[in-house]
Amino acid sequence: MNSARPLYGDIRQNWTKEEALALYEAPFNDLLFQAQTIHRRNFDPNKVQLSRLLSIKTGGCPEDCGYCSQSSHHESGLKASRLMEVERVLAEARKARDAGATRYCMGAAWRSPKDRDMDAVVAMVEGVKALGMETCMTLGMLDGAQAARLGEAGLDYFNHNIDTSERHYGNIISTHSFADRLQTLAHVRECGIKVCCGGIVGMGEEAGDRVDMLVTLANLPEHPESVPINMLIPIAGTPLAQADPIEPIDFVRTIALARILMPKSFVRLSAGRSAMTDEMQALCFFAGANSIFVGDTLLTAGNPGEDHDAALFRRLGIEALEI
Ligand code: SAM
Ligand code: DTB
Ligand code: SF4
Repeated sequence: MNSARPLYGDIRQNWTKEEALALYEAPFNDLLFQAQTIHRRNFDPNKVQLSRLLSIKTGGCPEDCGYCSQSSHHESGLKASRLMEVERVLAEARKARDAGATRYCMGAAWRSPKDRDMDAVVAMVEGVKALGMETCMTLGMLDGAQAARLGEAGLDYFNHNIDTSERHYGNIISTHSFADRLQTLAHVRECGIKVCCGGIVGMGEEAGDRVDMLVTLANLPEHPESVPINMLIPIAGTPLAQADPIEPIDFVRTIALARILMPKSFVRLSAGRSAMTDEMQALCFFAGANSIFVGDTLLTAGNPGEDHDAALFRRLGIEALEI
């Protein structure tokens, strides 16, 4: 082993790219051993948190994110819809709670929310909280006043991903910048809302970009409480439809590095599970992933159904984390 040996479980915000890259490139067994050691110092290794997603406003997004089915810049064939009614959102949330989800994540295909939408969004947060679930929203960029309003409503988490490295960002998205993403994250933190922030791998990035993305997250003033690692779901009609898939072992390395750099954060094995074998998912859990999205739909794309996940959990002796 080299000098990249981390202090087990210590929270650090001064990671260098060189240290993180050395971990990412370490012999696979060494990397996984370190990740699992840190994981079990901070979490029950056999418990996985379950989140459920709902698209509360689908498609027609003015942003040009190259991976996204919901961008109006691409011909993905997705039908755009208006903001869902509050009562419908609450009915869906109740079903998710009854199926075991503890966090309800509501996503809107917006560049940022319009002030006229805020009353409905706040009513959704209050209604879902009243069902006894944690709330998460992902609504695009927020200004300080919007973040404050969501904080006052009691929103638990805001999801806003940096998605890739600063270097690669402009190759994927041109309508907003990496700095814009960091600005929204700062507003969210200032308002006492917990941060859910991660990214996507398999977008033609280099290993160094994955490492840079995780170092950026680990060196934020506070680690995001939740770090979703998405594997690109290639969407026909988007610029990334033909991107080369990531090597499964490299995906597991990315999860392990996230766990080592952010020892107390929930690392979510997020989009892309339908294209993974059970064995790959098992390795991800061993590498420190301890959260997933459940249900057969993410926002617009598919996800393994509850029966499949229940069978996988049984085989692995994993149980759902209760809040
Ligand atoms: N408009 C909001 C925003 O951009 O923050 C919220 C919705 S957006 C769909 C949420 C996240 O989903 C993106 O940041 C990205 O990480 C992930 N995502 C979107 N499309 C994806 C795909 N095809 N494969 C994997 N992850 C994807
Ligand atoms: C995140 O990192 N992944 C989720 C959630 N945050 C909002 C979204 C995944 C979307 C996958 C593609 C789709 O369903 O359209
Ligand atoms: Fe819009 Fe979000 Fe999709 Fe980008 S990722 S196009 S901002 S919905």
